[in-house]
Amino acid sequence: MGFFGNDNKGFFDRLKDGLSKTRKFLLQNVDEVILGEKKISPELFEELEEVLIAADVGPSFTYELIERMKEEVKRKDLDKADLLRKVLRDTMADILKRSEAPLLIPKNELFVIMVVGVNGTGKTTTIGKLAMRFQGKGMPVMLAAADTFRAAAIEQLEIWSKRANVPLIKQKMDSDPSAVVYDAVRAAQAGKADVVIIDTAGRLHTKVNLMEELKKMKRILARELPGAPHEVLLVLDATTGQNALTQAKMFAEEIGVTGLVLTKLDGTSKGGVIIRIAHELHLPIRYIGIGEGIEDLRRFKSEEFIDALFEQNG
Ligand SMILES: Nc1nc2c(ncn2[C@@H]2O[C@H](COP(=O)(O)OP(=O)(O)OP(=O)(O)O)[C@@H](O)[C@H]2O)c(=O)[nH]1
Ligand SMILES: [Mg+2]
Repeated sequence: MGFFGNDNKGFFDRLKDGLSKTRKFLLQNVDEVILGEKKISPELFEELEEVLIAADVGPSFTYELIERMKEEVKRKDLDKADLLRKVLRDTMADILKRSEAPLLIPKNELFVIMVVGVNGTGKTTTIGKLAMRFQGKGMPVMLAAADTFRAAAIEQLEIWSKRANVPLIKQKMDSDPSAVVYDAVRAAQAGKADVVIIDTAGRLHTKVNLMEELKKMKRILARELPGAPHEVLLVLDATTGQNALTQAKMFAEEIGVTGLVLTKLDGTSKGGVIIRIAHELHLPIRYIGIGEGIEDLRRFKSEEFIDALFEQNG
């Protein structure tokens, strides 16, 4: 498939591969608890609760999961512990379904996406992949280099804009990011694009500055285009586990977040954190990243995610 990379291996298989470490970490212990000639008992549920909490999915998700599993066991009058695997799978899928809400972009209207997150989580790469994707669907996209903290950040985004063949709004390094945002909105209003994706810095001299700067960008956007930004997309690196949760809470409180992207699920056993974050923050997971290739960023689909996790055929 040329530029779009080698698609011999479908996304589902790559997702399965990508989740292999998470699967091992999450399900191996679960299987130890439930498989074998065991009967379902309160003790068994206690053990299950312990291994789930240890697997990063978090106490509130675990609690809801266990309670619902108990109800299901009662309702169906189940007896053998190995039947719990299917109950676990279905209940997890059902809870995770709440976190599935694709980013819907209206046609022929300006739509501004501000991409935020701490340094190195994959913001710029995600923006590049989204630009390719939107461009491929015939949506007029523009990128805005509002990470002016490093010269390399602007260059990195420029490379993506060329690959995707979409316009880029930029200024010199160290210029005011809000000025870049202003320019981008003006250019879009002048008809240069319908979808504006804004890259922001993940690190400044201090964290306080970063939050203040992001707030200022949001204010400028809202002033220039009522309703903007339409999406504040927080990019989280799944390999950072519980830190990703802390970051999500901070960004949600400080600037408001409307959707999540979880990257690097391919390199971690901590993918369970995705479940915890979505459950505790009630935020939709828009996309997940399972590699560095363009085709490795996909819409989050709870059933697909759970099937890949449990190694069922999609
Ligand atoms: N394995 C893997 N690597 C990824 C994924 N997404 C991004 N990366 C890599 O993560 C690294 C950091 O990505 P960037 O896009 O530069 O991160 P950033 O958030 O823009 O970083 P700053 O601009 O420094 O704040 C790059 O090497 C990417 O190729 C993913 O889903 N899987
Ligand atoms: Mg970047």
